[in-house]
Amino acid sequence: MITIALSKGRIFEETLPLLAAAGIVPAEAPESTRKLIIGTNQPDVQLIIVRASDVPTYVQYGAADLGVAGKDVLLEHGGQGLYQPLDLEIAKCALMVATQNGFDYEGAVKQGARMRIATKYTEQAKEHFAAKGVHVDLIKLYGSMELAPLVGLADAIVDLVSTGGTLKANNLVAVEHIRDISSRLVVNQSSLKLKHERLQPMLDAFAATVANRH
Ligand code: PRT
Ligand code: MG
Repeated sequence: MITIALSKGRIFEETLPLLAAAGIVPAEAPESTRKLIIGTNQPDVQLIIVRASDVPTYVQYGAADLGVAGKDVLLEHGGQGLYQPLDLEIAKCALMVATQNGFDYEGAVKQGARMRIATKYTEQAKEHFAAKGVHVDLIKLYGSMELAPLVGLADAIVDLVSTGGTLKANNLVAVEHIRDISSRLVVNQSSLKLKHERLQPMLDAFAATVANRH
């Protein structure tokens, strides 16, 4: 059996064409079932539906052979025990620093003011500000980061931005680009050896599909 870990929503939707290229069609959509294990047209391939941030953990421990996870998630996780053979170039966005419109971020950086930064991405935020030599207090949040500057919890946030609509709707502006993000294929290291014959053609089909988009 080959088990593939995916999260609901954009990653599932954007992975569907890649699965199709490898001849894999899910029996159900995660949005229309409460099942967490979803069969496919291939009797030896199943999907498991997990939180986006849990995908690397399932693959690391071999509970899934493959998975799809955002680079943001992989950088927070650390990537231990995972091969990351392929950038799937899906679920694209950028990790940004954002503040309330009107907050003088550059001024605060220049003056060496100790800013409070709210984020779910504490590892990447820590690394970013350390590299700039800026001292910050990090406040760990699990969602709705955009709220933090509006209610005085933080001076700035580190969050993912795609259309910019969420920032705009909350009177926030992006003040610094940290990195572009896309989703990667992750593969359990021993699965790649033990199930090589079944896995390699799948990986090749995914790679060909990504290459064909260019
Ligand atoms: O939602 P949940 O807490 O279960 O987990 P999750 O948010 O990690 O999962 P999901 O499915 O929302 O995101 C999965 C992956 O998609 C992330 O790990 C990213 O790699 C990628 N991705 C791409 C995004 C976005 N675009 C994105 N826009 N993840 C989150 N967002 C959020 C962002 O955090 C912000 O709140 O959408 C909002 C901003 O969107 P715009 O379009 O208004 O700019
Ligand atoms: Mg989400």
